[in-house]
Amino acid sequence: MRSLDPIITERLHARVSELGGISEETGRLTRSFFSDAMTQVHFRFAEWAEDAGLSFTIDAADNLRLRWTAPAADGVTRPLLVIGSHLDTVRDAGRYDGPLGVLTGLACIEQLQAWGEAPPFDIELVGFSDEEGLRFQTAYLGSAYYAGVFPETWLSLRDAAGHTLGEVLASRGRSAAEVLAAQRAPENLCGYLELHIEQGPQLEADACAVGVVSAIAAQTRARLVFSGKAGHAGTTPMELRQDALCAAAEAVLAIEAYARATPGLRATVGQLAVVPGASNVIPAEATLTLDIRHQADMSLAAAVAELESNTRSHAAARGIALRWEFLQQGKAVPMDAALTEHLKAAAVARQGNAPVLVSGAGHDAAVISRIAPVAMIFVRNRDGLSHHPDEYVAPADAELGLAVLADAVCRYAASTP
Ligand code: HGY
Ligand code: MN
Ligand code: MN
Repeated sequence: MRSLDPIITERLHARVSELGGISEETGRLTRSFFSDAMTQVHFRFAEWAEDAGLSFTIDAADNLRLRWTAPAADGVTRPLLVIGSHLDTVRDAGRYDGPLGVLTGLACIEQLQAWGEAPPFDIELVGFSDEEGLRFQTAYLGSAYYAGVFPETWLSLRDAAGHTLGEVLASRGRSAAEVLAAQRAPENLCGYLELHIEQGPQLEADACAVGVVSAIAAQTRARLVFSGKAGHAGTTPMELRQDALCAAAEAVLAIEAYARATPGLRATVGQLAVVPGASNVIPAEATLTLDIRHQADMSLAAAVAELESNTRSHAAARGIALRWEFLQQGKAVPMDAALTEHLKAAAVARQGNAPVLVSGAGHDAAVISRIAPVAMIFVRNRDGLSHHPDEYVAPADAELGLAVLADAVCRYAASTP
């Protein structure tokens, strides 16, 4: 087996650290959609792209796109293999979730060049601009645009500052309508590969650095708005209250209890906002976010139906109105078997085995699967801890991920007519 160029691997580790320090917040890593921090990251990739002889563009949805057209193919329309992941982060994030996949993709292209490979397809490296949904509460803004499936309804989503997504997209001089009209999936797409940290404990339990993904779990994101009645904290008797926060709190614990009792279900209330939010005023309104997932579509649908019915009846018993707003509903996404076989073979050759895992986390591959065959590599990360500043990948594991990705691209190239 061919060894990796240590210059390339050292550069990979250094770049992961560097991007981990480019944040819109002081003292912690937060990099959201269309942020100045994201633009700073793009400037770094522009330099790295030039060094690697890659074209560099930023599309209207702020996706980073570097393309490698091997020398032999000038003027010929060739199939396009895409390697990607996301460059945005959650709040107070770790530095691997997303950027490791993009930077390993860049290192993979550099390594293929160093090996003298000339694949029979172009390779486009994509750094998606928004997978986490931190700014507009809707995930996959970047990959949805890249795939040409960005719905017009998203233009009216508002961020915490009140800016609409349409205004942000139009901030570079073209109207949001023009930006949407320009979206289209790349031509001749033959496949999409994504390397990502596992964000779970399985690879560590298996004592393996690398695994392959079989499917991405189904996911629903919703917002629950509980509406009661404000009142004086000192003069309103308990039995006369319509306390929106108590209704929300009851729902939070009911959601947790239901998920604990339902095998394979994961449900999380990540945000809770209270209005008017004064210590001596009975809460008039409470809004919580619900992230709920299961690897089986039917099980997820049943869980959502049960929780909607349960929370509505308990809120009604308190005289509280409850509105469920569905922000995102994604079905489970199986990986492409043929592409995955190349990843598996490469992992077995390098590691001796290839654990197969279901991804509880969502990934841009779920969206890209609508326009191309997709496959994913998972890399072990310590304690499976993610969406946390202590997220960590051992350099040797990152390098094995790179080797498996590069070998898999070569295997795929060899199998391409
Ligand atoms: O939430 C997720 O599954 C992913 O990290 N966006
Ligand atoms: Mn994430
Ligand atoms: Mn991610």
